[in-house]
Amino acid sequence: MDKDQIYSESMANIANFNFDAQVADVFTDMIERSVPGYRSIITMIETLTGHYALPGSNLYDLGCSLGAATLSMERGLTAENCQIIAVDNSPAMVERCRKAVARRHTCAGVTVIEGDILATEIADASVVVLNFTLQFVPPEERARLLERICAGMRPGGVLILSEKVVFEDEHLDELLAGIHHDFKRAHGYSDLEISQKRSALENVLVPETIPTHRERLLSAGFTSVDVWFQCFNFMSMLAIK
Ligand code: GEK
Repeated sequence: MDKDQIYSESMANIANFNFDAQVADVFTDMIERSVPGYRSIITMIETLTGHYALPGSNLYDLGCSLGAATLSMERGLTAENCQIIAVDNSPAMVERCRKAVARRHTCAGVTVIEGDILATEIADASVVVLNFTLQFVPPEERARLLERICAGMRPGGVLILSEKVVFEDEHLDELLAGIHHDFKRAHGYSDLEISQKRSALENVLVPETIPTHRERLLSAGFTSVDVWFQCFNFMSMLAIK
């Protein structure tokens, strides 16, 4: 796995973060050293897929990057005649994801689409994954996307929504953001890398509070919504239709 050193040298101008080839090449290392609990969530997506996938339905991985969640869904799938549809709008990610899927000979039912999740049709779905993707969608587009996802799901289906979050309590918010930085330092990122990456993500990754997510999911039509995983300021929710 290639090591993420993108922000290791001092930069005069820090461009907005973007999922280009340079990021795609080191993405697995970057996300594992940046997102506490990422590996656990990926592993649990396998278990959740086994539990919720319904025969003959579609499963979606929206913002699939290199396909870690897609492959986890495929491993957990026991229901018959399902299709897994993985979507990302970064050509560099899609190219690498297609190769990863092709390396697994059992992945007959996986289609990787280069496209915008805001324009992707969601139909007859039993499992939908938004694993750290909604945070990159402009906030004003989020409600409409979640409504479309819910409308395209079968009753009893599940949306797995993982996000970086902020907290209304300022003290707690600062505390958990600081602990997240400690996590990154402990995984080999320098203070310079952490601060330059933070600037690149400003206005690109827009986190919200857990109550904001919960209320929007309920308004979108999901009936049962709660957090099933949390580590510091990163969490994953289940929203059941
Ligand atoms: C994982 N889920 O490894 N349409 C399509 N793709 C998008 C859009 C959009 N509108 N906006 C962002 N993306 C993955 C990790 S990464 C999370 C997801 C992170 C894509 C973007 O190109 C990138 O690949 C992904 O969403 C977000 O489980 O980097 O923190």
